[in-house]
Amino acid sequence: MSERTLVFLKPEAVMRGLMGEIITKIEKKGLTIAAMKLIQMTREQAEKIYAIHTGKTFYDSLITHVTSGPILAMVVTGPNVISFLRNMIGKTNPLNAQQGTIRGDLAINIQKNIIHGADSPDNAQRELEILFKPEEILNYQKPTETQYLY
Ligand code: IDP
Ligand code: MG
Repeated sequence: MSERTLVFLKPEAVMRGLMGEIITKIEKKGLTIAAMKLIQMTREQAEKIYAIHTGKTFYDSLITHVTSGPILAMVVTGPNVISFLRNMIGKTNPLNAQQGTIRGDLAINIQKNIIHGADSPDNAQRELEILFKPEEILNYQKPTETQYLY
C-alpha cells in the first residue's frame, strides 16, 4: 500500500547547494516525488506545520529560520514512505544521527538540520495540505519500479 508524506529541505539545504544530493537519495531509494516546488514559507504556514511545538524554547527561532529563505517542498509517495524517510533523515539532533542518514552526513546543528519529514499519516496529510493544492500533486508510476523494485 502506497502512502504519501510531506518533506521539505530547509533554507540551509538550499543555500548550501544540497538539494540535488538529497533528491538523488530519495530517488535512488525508490520513492516517488509526486510534487515539488521551491518556495519561501509564510510565517502562517510555518506556524501551522510546527503548531505542536508552540511555546517551546526553540519555537520562535525555528519559525524565523524556516521562513528566512527558500525551501524545497515535496510530496513523496511509496510503500511505508513515512518510516523510510524518517529513517533516511535520521535523529533530530545531528549529534545523535547516524552516519549514512541525511542529518548524520550533512548537518552539525540541531536547528539547521537540513530537512523536515512528517512523522505520521495524519500529520503528513495535514502538513501537505498547508503547502500544496490537490491539483499540484501528481499520481503516476515509474514503469521500471513497478517491474523491478516493488
Ligand atoms: P524532527 O524535525 O526530527 O521531527 P522535532 O522535534 O519535530 O524534530 O522538531 C522540529 C524542528 O525543530 C527540528 O527539526 C529542529 O529544526 C528544531 N528543533 C527541535 N528541537 C530543538 C532544540 O532543542 N533546539 C533547537 N531547535 C530544535
Ligand atoms: Mg517533528
